Amino acid sequence: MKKNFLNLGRQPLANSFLVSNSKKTLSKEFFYNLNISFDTSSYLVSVANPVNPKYQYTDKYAHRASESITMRKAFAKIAKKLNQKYSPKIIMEIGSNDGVFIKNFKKDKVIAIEPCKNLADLTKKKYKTYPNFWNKKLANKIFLKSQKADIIFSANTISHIPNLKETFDAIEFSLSKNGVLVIEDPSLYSVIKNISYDQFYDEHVYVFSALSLSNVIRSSGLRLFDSEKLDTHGGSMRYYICKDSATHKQTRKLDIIIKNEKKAKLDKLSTYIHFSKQVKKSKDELIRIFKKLKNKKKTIISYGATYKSSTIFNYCKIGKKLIDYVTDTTLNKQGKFTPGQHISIISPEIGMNNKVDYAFLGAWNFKKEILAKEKEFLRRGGKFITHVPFPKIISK
Ligand code: DWN
Repeated sequence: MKKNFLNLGRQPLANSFLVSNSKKTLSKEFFYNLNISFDTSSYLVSVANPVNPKYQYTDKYAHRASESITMRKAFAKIAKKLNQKYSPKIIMEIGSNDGVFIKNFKKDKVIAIEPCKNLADLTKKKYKTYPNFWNKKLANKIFLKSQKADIIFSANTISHIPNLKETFDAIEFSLSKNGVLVIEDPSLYSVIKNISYDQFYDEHVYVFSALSLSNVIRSSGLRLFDSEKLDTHGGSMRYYICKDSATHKQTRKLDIIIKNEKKAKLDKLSTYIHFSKQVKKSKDELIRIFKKLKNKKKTIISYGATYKSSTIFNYCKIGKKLIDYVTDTTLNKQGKFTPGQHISIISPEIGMNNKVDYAFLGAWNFKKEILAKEKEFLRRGGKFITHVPFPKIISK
């Protein structure tokens, strides 16, 4: 049974960066109510009422996975590992974004699936790219008559697809006999531990645990056999999944992860009710910090126009009165306005100037990379604000 445990209020689509803040544009902005629920049978944590993907993954999709050195390196590393471990003949990626993962493979081995046309256009010249949503129809079109995939890789995508049953059925059909599905998604364990409630937004329909994922894949004839903790995106998990009949043995690492999830009570509703109280406290404290600094006439900006920060700004009602502007390296976000709160987005070259006193870490998941890049800002007395694991100011 599904039980709602967290109400993050009226939210815009996290990808809806606005081209103008004119009355006409703002009047067309779409909002929905973001409730998060826990399924007491499958232990699945999900957005209670998911938005239709065709409004989310359009030809105006803003996020470019290649924007951070951290992610470029992480994808190169996993590509090398998969090549060495499995020597795949065919690799398919579901949600290939700007090609940051597939570019590590020879082009004749790769099949890319990317429903956002503007992103699919970036890879289609070099790699076989399908500008479609992943579903049974597409799986049939690709694999009915041709060699099945030895590796299906999908980072930060499966958690975005509402229909998990069809998704996993189509994957089961597309995998070779001993093929492996490798998925990476934000870790529920980390979200609960870090009170990183900003991992919840329209696109993150699910935040998985190993416990819930093993439950949902079962009816598609799949099983989880290995898992790894990752530092990426503020705490993610990599899951290794195969057909029921495959020869891969369940690892000790996975046993320990499942044991720890049970210890953290990720299978109990009470955990999520407690979490929702911590979220409320985190919100109150973050607003208090912003207001205190603003009363002292400090210049506060936000660093990274992340989808995650859309949840924070709209849930906490942190808008233009508290934040002067947002900086982001992504060219197609610059010159636009943040969803819901309509704060302007500019380049860090212009935005990270001497007048800035405080920068909120919208991209807190890249804290290490950002702090290393912004040594000069810190040296001259600039400070960062973060809400993870609890709102605080970082001065070095
Ligand atoms: O799942 C998703 C994740 C992986 O990416 C999506 N649904 C959408 C997107 O979410 P996000 O915006 O929360 O992801 P990131 O990767 O945390 O976004 C970082 C943003 O910060 C990018 O727009 C790039 C920007 N950035 C920056 O301006 N300066 C990043 C770094 C490291 C920097 O130094």
